[in-house]
Amino acid sequence: MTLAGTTFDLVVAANRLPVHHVVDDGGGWRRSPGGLVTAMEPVMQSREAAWVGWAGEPGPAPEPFREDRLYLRPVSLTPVEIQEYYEGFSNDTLWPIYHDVIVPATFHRTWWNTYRTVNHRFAQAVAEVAAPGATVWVHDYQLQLVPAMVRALRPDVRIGWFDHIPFPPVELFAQLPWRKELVQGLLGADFLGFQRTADVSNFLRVCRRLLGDSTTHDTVTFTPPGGDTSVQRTVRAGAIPISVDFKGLDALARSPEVIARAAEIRASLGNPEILMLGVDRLDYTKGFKQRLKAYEELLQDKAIVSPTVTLMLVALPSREHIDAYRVLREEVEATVGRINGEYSALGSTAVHYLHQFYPRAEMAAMFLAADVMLVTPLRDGMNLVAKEYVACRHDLGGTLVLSEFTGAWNELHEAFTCNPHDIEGLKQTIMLAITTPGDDRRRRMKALRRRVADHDVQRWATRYLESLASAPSRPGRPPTGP
Ligand code: GDG
Repeated sequence: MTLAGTTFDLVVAANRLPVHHVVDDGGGWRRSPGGLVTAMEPVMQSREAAWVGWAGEPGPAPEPFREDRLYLRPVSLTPVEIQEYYEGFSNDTLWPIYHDVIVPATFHRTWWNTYRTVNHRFAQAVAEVAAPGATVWVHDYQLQLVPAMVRALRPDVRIGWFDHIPFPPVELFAQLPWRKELVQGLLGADFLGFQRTADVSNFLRVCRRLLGDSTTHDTVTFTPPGGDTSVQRTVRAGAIPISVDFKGLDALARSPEVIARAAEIRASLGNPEILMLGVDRLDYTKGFKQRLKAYEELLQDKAIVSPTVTLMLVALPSREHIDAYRVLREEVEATVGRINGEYSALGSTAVHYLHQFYPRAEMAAMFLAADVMLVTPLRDGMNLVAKEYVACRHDLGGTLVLSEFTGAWNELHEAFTCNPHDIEGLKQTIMLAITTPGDDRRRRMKALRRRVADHDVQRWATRYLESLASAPSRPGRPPTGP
């Protein structure tokens, strides 16, 4: 059956499709890991839409296909494009600049050229599947040129972009040799969504300082490049923090299988008094080194002893072709080895290190089993893991240690706050999370759960789409501006 010519009123564009091809288990398509797909999956289930993205394999794109109500339109990437657009420009140039330059960014003109070429391919695919007057929702830092490219091809559609990662301060963004082109790419949209108001401010400052555009409150007004100087466009930027499927996770964590599995996990670790847990992609932004240093020093100081206290460290394999990630993996594994050499005994392990992918139900069981959840990024757009942990704790058990450098911290103030750069402070916060009386811990968890339940991922998507529909005005306000 050919699906060519089919068009949709809602088109999502993201670097990856929400599924990837598997060769084992008889082949077929399986959900892709990662924050963006986790968040968008429950949102898209209730909508008839097209999703444009890379299928995860080099070479020609598979034919478009359907998965339930979603029409999936794969985009091809050659091995060189994967290296230059994805691993290079997206993850070795933009990612470090957008995350406080925790590792230095690499600049290559060839990577930029490939980024432009690939963005154009995405824009063409979007233009093909968008119905007249459609809503186009572009995602993340890999596709920042797509909004303006789609506008050039299809001036009839409404275009939104959502930034899943932080938007950097102008002082860091200014390092990018292609800074103007990137901003002009984004300004092709009608509405730009960010995780935090600080990201919105950073973006508006970049528009003023680097392009000389004028900004009023949350809008930018400018003359599009190469356009008639008497015709101006106004684009709105707003903070719409992403969230999780609270109801779905709550139900999953209440299932007898997950509850039984949580008890089994604790038993298999020798029923520690305190089980600490970390779950992250193995990324230098996530603060692995600081977390391990604090844990090691607490063992050294004898503030905690193994196996009474045990740490389970789940590190999802990530971007393994990029040097900084290979180096990080070696460092983390060497540190875990050193801690275990020093503090484990036969039959009891100080750090249980797991470098693999787990099914969702297993993740929920881990969350339910853990007394202390350690979320210690040095910089993170949101951090869904923190919200997932809260959504799974229907028993009001568990405590959340949360870095103030995550987007989630702006909403989850009842967590135990830490600055992961401050190892002494991090140690104190971990001890506080362990020793705080049960009543206070339950009160905090209750407040956290209320917050995530009220601001779940469905509400995020609705708010985003309403903002896009009414831009440049705010939803519910009469139209303003040109
Ligand atoms: C980006 C931004 C922003 C992890 N291991 C497994 C697994 N995961 C899931 C988690 C969570 C997702 O992956 C990771 O999301 P995060 O938000 O924590 O981080 P990023 O991947 O960096 O996501 C981030 C996000 O986009 C959304 O806007 O919050 O700031 O960097 O859902 O649970 N899932 C399964 N098995 C694993 O082993 N099933």
